Amino acid sequence: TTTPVKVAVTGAAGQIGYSLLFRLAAGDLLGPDTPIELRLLEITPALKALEGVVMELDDCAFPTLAGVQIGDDPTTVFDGVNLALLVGARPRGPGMERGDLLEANGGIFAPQGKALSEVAADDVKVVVTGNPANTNALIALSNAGDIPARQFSALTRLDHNRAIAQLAARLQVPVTEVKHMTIWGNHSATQYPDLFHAEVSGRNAYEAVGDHDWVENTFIPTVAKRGAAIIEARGASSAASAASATIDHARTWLQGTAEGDWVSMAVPSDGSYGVPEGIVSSFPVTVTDGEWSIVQGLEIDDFSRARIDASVEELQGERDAVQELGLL
Ligand code: NAX
Repeated sequence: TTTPVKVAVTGAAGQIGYSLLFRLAAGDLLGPDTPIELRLLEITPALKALEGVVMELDDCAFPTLAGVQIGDDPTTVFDGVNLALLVGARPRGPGMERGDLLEANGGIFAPQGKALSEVAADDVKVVVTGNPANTNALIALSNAGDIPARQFSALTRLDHNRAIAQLAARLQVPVTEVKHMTIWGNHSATQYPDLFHAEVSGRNAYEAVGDHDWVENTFIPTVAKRGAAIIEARGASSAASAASATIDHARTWLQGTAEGDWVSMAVPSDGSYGVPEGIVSSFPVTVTDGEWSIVQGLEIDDFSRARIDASVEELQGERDAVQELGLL
């Protein structure tokens, strides 16, 4: 028998959790032959709702679900985990300034980073979905003692998938024809979805579109503001798609990128493409043997440069704010 992989999910009683847990338990991350043990973290008032979700997980009788533990103490829930999906975060409430939001999330991600360093498996991989995702990942890794920074990343795969879907729809091709998509920068409205390096059926995507106005004034804002459009239509923020992207991100990190393709992941910058160290920014990455590397050598023209710089500047502003709050 295979030892179960221990996967922690925070914010497990939330909207994304309600989709994510069932996909994980069904084997969508690890496949049909690897049992999974779920470790679910919530705040105390949400534990009762989480018990209800666990009742539903039981009722699915998933063959790959080896066990479920729930709790409100990260040092208990994260014990021995191989993968931590940090979804739970503090949303911006009415009248909350950006500084208040960053501070509230620092109160979540600093102790979670510390708890992971104390009790998680040495090779734990940490994925931050909860917003502001890039900076929450920076806070977690800065408080995670001896866990190497490269074991932390933040989710821009939903933006990546949205960009693939928009491009495929425009060119009326299946999404599987799109390769080398890249989201640069922050998971926010400043993110830069890049068509200059993307390919459609082996052809440069920007050239295949052949319409700069569409790229600049339709494609980029549609991808960047898709979250708001979902809220407007659905009356709630993206949940199933965010869960699906979280699984895509983790699966790629564990199992590697497809031959001849790359994905977007927000990772601690090593200075590549002039993105300064000390922030978590989205790049094109390949993954081999569980280790990501930033794709090197892409040519960045002035149009792309300006957009990458703007998003990176926003990330540096977030970094400065959390540094002033003593969270790093
Ligand atoms: P919900 O508000 O439905 O659920 C969040 C859950 O987190 C709640 O149940 C809450 O009790 C829990 N929580 C709060 N503090 C916690 C703590 N300290 N420990 C454990 N659990 C805690 O939000 P949901 O729609 O599930 O979204 C979760 C997060 O994902 C939000 O921050 C959201 O902004 C972010 N998103 C990120 C996306 C991305 O692409 N990176 C896209 C989707 C989503 O907007």
